[in-house]
Amino acid sequence: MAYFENIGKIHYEGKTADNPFAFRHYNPEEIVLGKTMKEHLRFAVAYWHTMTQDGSDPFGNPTNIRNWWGETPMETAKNRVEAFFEILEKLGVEYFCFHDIDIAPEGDSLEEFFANIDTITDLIKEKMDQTGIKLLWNTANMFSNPRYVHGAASSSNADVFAHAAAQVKKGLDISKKLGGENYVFWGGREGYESLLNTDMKFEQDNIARLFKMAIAYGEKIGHKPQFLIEPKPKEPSTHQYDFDAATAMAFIQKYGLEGDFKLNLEANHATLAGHTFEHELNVARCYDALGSIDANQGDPLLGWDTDEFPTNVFDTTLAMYEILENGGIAPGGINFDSKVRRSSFEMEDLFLAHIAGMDTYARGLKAAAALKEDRFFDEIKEKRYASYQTGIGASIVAGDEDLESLTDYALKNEEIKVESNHLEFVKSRLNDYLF
Ligand code: XLS
Ligand code: NI
Ligand code: NI
Repeated sequence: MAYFENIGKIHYEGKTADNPFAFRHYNPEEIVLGKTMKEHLRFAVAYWHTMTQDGSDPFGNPTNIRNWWGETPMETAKNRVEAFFEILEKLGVEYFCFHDIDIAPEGDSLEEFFANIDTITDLIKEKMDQTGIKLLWNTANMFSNPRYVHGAASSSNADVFAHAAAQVKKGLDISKKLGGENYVFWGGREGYESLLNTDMKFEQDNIARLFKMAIAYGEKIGHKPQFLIEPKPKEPSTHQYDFDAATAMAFIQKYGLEGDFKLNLEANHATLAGHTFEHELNVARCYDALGSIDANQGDPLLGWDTDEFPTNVFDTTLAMYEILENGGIAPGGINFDSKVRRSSFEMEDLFLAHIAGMDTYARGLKAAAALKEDRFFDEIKEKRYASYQTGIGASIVAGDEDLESLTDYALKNEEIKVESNHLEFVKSRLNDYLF
């Protein structure tokens, strides 16, 4: 059965196409800088936003009526698998991501939950084998159920820690079963509300304990996905421990997790942290820890994680530039952690939204490739730091100077000439690459 009878395979039809169900910029086989666009972009669809999110918000009821809703939670879960793979195939997206509770109902016990997961992952595996579609990452939802009210690994209750550990074990088992390339930890409730009752160091030690157990279990079962921490500064916790890329890196280094962990960075989380997305990607690159990205965008006028589909070409260009500089994003990918607006409630909006996001990233890729080919940023930066190429600068970088020798130099150096950035000029020239 087809859930989207009126929608066929989405093809690239070029810039001037007015078929809304066509790509105008994403041309999967087109070569950009020696690789196909498909290889560069490694798009993934997120199960939660596409299959389970119903358009409800704190002020209103669901608006997304879906034809895969069944009589029982398990029937719905099975229908979702069918509908999901229909979407992936028609979009030509080769990867997907999910939380355990997105795919299977929790039931009345952990045992029932695990049995449901087994049944559904059998169906998913069948679909994967038929289509060649792959699992970019999965994760355990350790934040929705009321038991996680005080956190998961950071909970004050050890039974909750144990329950979280069981979910992570199952998550790794299904990652192995489905050949997951990465495994994500987003610490939804790993943070605190008030320091008045919180032992912050103990809670972070416990999070690291769970991560080390995950590494050890992966080794034991012979399945080592790239582990990823997804930083976010707040929401739902007031203070989340993985605030941003730099904070997550401090955690990774403090607990010696560098060999196994990288970062999954989300655009809207960057803006919530008061950073641009490219800042977060650049920080990760400084540590050789850019693992994967959650593509979306926030509304700068709203202070929460609105998870909109990315449509801002300026942002995707700078993000794709970081990814090109990183030598690509594999084994990570570009996961649309994005949801259709509450007012975009028709089934076909799921396609229109992904097409918009994919085209926006394709435009970003093409613009970033042109910037790279023209050595646009390289030239600006080479010029800006030129004083370190020769003379005293080269000698500082080589480690041949100290405070005394530099004082001698400064005393003799009467006139320092500092140059302008001409930043407005740079920004205006950058605009030439965008459209
Ligand atoms: C929530 C996060 C979440 C993670 C996966 O803000 O973005 O969706 O990506 O748990
Ligand atoms: Ni995310
Ligand atoms: Ni998010």
